Amino acid sequence: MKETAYLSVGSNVGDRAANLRAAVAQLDVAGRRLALSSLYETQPVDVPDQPWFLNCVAAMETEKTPRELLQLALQIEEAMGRLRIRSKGPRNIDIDIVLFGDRVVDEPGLQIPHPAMHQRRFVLEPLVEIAPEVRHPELKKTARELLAALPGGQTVRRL
Ligand code: PH2
Ligand code: MG
Ligand code: MG
Repeated sequence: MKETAYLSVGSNVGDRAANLRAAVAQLDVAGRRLALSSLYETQPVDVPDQPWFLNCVAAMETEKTPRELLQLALQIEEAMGRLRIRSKGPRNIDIDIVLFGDRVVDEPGLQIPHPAMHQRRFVLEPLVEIAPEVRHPELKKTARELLAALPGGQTVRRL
């Protein structure tokens, strides 16, 4: 069955834009790319003392299962020499599944929707750019509504 998955891609080490482009290109193995947001320069959240990120969101139509898509994301990270100094710290590439149709998955290593997506401006701004009406299956709110409900304090600049 074809479903639409939204993936958040981020980088704050090395040539950030080139890293995002390389990851997005490799994600095309998953199926048809329906949309790709602009790149955004984003203030780091959770671990603030690290370089600013570039982030974007891609929409992929895929026949893969969520688990298979996760495997692909991890494989791409691996192939790009996934470099992680510490948890939520600097990394050359990070690919997270944020939404997968209206599925809710809660398994070891795989939670969909991404448990923090609704709190993260660096996910919601690019998501709203490409899919303002996509709905969070648990919170029952659209991406646009989630973004509007965010408190200030996370700077995000569209490039
Ligand atoms: N990823 C994190 C932690 N903090 N901050 C921004 N701005 N962008 C990210 O992609 C990001 C983050 C953990 O994956
Ligand atoms: Mg992440
Ligand atoms: Mg990740």
